[in-house]
Amino acid sequence: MAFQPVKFYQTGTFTVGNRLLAAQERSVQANMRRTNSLNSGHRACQGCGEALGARYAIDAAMEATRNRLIAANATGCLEVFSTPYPETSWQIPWIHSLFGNAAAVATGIAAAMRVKGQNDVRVVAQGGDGGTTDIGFGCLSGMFERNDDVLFICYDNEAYMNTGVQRSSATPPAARTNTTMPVGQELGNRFGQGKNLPAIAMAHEIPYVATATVAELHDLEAKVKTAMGIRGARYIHILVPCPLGWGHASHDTIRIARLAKETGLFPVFEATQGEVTSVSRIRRRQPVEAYLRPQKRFAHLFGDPPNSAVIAQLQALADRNIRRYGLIEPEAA
Ligand SMILES: Cc1ncc(C[n+]2csc(CCOP(=O)(O)OP(=O)(O)O)c2C)c(N)n1
Ligand code: SF4
Repeated sequence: MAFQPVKFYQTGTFTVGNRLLAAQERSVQANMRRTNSLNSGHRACQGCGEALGARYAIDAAMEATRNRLIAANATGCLEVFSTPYPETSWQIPWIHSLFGNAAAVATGIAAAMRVKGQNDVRVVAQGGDGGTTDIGFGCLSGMFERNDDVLFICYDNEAYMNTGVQRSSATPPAARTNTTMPVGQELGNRFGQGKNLPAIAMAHEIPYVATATVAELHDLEAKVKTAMGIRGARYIHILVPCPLGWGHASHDTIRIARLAKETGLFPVFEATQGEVTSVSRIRRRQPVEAYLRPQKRFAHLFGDPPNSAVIAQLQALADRNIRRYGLIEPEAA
């Protein structure tokens, strides 16, 4: 079939990545010749944010490297739904690591490419929040500390989804998981727990750290492109709602991701050598309730009467992020 830059029925919609924009402003996803790195036929749930995030990120990395890319993948939903042996949806050189050592495997691949003189071949490691913030954390911190030439991407769905929704150190306070059930005085995951991996990555003063959500395609792609233009250790943390674990409608994945940003609960920013260099401002500020209510993992907060004290604690966390990262234009605050 002849190449069609714009299909008549696809013009002007967000889903095709703005094909009506000038060619250089269009998203990678708008290009019908994109790699489709994570191809159709995988077994992710309907509306899976992780599947979407991985396709966006790896297609952008493939374009940025002119298809000279190898990915190492920690065990987790992304690996399990994409690669039930002997099948795979990956259209790129891809290696499965253990649950905890994707960063170390990627470091080894980068070293091998250097020894072979193939410096144009770039390496991405990727995994869920469990494989990043918990069991994979030691390998990842070592990768940061040595400034290995790897981009690590965390697809954060805020729990261990692959094994049935257990708490991770990225699970937010008050969320219900199968290991943080609301029972009596216990209202889901505790406050004061958890790890802020983007901040920890920044503390290593690596060349590039960024956060993104699947709701902002252009922003996500731009950050991957920036990361691939830099040598050394880089980290991108992408919020990827999970309809199964979070208990929201599968068609709401993008809306929920956008609300995470618009409430301030998930700050979207970039940092270089430990300093924040840009933030995505909140466009239409929303109360945290707008984000929490559509998710069954927070349903216990909205009984009769609702648990206003816990909702206020969560609002305080969002407000702190807004202050800390300057997420609202000063005149609009
Ligand atoms: C050493 C080890 N312990 C436990 C497991 C079982 N396991 C596989 S994936 C997984 C959870 C993955 O969670 P996460 O990294 O958050 O990714 P998600 O599935 O949520 O995308 C666990 C516990 C394992 N594969 N290896
Ligand atoms: S459980 Fe969640 S992360 Fe895993 S495939 Fe389903 S929607 Fe995606």
